Amino acid sequence: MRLAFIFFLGFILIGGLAHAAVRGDFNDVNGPSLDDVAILLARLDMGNSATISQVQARALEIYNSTQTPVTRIPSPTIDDINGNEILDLEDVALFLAWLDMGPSAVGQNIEARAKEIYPSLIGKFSIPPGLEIGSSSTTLGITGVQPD
Ligand SMILES: [Ca+2]
Ligand SMILES: [Ca+2]
Repeated sequence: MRLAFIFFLGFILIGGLAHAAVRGDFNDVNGPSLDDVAILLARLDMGNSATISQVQARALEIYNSTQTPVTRIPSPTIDDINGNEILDLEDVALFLAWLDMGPSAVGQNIEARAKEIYPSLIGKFSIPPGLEIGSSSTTLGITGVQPD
């Protein structure tokens, strides 16, 4: 019985670790995807004080295939992609470019694609979506050099 309890506890802990929150994933489904871009756009459209249900409803209007529920609202301190600590259309363009080019693409190629999507882009691809929140690798710069 005690062994079963320890096994159960271990299962819960490992399950929790395997299910860490991810940058750019706002519905906890399939990692960062077009659903999450729609949720980010909804958040930008609804403003800082929007509730999860308001963001969810707007995301469905933007992209009616968005898988809900929204589990967290995009945050400039967590989900910023160009490193300017605000969320705006530059982050949307970089997010779309990252999805289009694939996670292994280099930052310069992602920026070039983002400029095709949004010619006003001036920001750099700085912190990719898809990293676990709280991971030390979230400080990776565009060159891949990790600051001290
Ligand atoms: Ca997602
Ligand atoms: Ca930004």
